[in-house]
Amino acid sequence: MSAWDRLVEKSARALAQRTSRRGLIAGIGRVLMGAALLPLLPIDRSSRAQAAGAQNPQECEYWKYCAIDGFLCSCCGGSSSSCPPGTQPSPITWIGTCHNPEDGRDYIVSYNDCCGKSSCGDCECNRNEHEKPMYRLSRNNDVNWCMANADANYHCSVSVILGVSEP
Ligand code: ABN
Repeated sequence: MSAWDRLVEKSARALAQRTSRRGLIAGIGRVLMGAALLPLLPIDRSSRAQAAGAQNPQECEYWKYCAIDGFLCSCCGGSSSSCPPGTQPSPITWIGTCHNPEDGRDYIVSYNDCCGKSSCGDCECNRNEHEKPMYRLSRNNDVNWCMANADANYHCSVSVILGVSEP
């Protein structure tokens, strides 16, 4: 028997003298019990839900909507950046800067109102990141930008990326 074997045998015997079989089974039971109870612990899923919303253009949490105030055209027959059929985009808009968590960059976003039909009424979204008071009109979102259109009826709002914001 090699010196290594003798050392291992001695350690194993010493360990066996110090511990009981019952103690070993109790220890294994404690580990298994802990593993079984782990899924019952409360988990904060709100950040994951929020992250999913940040990628869905029909959710107010969608990253491009950070400074929007209106009904989302993506819920009204259009898309996040195009007006629904039968409506016209407002030529004047308000501007925001939104952070895209996907690529970590900031984008300059134009929020155009879509005009020519009565209010869509679906997916109201009022987020006001970096919004400025009325004296900075182009940075304020609480304005009916359809006012310059032939038909000034407000229907919904789109968000169009104008460019990336360089640091
Ligand atoms: N720019 C969206 C909007 C339209 C009408 C009234 C308030 C805000």
